[in-house]
Amino acid sequence: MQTVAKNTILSPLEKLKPFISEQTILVRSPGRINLIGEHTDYNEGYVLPAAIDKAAYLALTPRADNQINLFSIDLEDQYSGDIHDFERTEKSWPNYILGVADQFRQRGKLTSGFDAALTADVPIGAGLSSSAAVENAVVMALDAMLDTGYEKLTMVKMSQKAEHTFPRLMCGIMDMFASMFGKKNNVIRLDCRSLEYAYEPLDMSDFKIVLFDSNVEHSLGSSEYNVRRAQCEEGVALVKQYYPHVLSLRDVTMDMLNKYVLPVNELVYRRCSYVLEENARLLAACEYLEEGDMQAFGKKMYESHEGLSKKYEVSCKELDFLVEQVKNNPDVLGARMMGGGFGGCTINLVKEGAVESLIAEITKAYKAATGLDTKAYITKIEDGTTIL
Ligand code: GAF
Repeated sequence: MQTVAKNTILSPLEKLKPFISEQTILVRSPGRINLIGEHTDYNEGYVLPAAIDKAAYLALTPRADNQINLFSIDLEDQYSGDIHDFERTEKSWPNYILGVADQFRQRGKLTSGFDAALTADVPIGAGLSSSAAVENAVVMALDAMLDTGYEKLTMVKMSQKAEHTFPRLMCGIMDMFASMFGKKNNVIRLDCRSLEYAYEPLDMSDFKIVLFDSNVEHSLGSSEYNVRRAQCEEGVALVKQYYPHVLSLRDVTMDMLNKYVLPVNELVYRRCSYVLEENARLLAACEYLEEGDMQAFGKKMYESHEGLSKKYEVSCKELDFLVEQVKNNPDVLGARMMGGGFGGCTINLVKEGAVESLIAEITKAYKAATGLDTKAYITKIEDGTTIL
């Protein structure tokens, strides 16, 4: 494996330089934020994400033989296999690349090997979807290398399937969609049932999006994620006995939950009612966004956090602390945990001019309360996955 001198701060593209030749396909694929609409995607609800200025970068070079060589520059690790018999690995990181390669293999398109070097400035495990960023980088690079000409939406679905089969997180479609379809200075209002979407320009002249990284990643994250998904499906099954047309929580009303789920399973009821409320919150928040009422929008974010913490129970004490700290601060319009939960970042809408002092204040308070360092990211909204 080629190495890069230690202790030098290099940009992602500088890090990739030793792996680039004339045939190399270079891809930038961003992480994502989500303003509101959490754990709604796999329930065929709505989400409001955007691609960000932190990304995964992949240099993929075709080979004449059937060999696959993967290099993680950041982890200083490598993997080698053959296109015909590679499998899911015990090690985590190669799965995000191999899972996507497997999607091409299943379609009979993986006809030759490749070398792929990966680096990222999107932090891993911070809830910014570094995994979808990597998967989209790979799907776009392999699509170019194998000349498959897949539509962006097909590639998004391949990335999602890859995540289900190799890393084995039964994720929804939001992360891959946002990373692929991102548009500079716009959020994406996505209907996860029809997959219809609209770009909403986000005027950030009066506020900034600040992420506070809790710096924790509780290990139950992915197992509990799959449990939440199963609980939602259980709620749907209970209602379906009486309403056969019901396919997902999208078709379920609060009335149905009260009648057919609450008497049978109170926990499942709580999970499902959170999802229905979160969808309603998102729709209301989108109206506020169109009216430019970011104060009202921010209130919905706080309500979303409350639901995620108390009803859906995917927050943790560190995330609750970060939200609680800003809740009564007039310079913070709204805040909530973001992504799957059990760690990662909170997302905050902070008035322009108050950003620096807020970061200083939260950094100090978080350290005093938890003994941990928080990292703050002032985030910009950027374009989605692109070949450079
Ligand atoms: C993770 C998943 F990957 C998404 O699909 C989504 O469900 C999110 O958690 C919660 O909204 O990021």
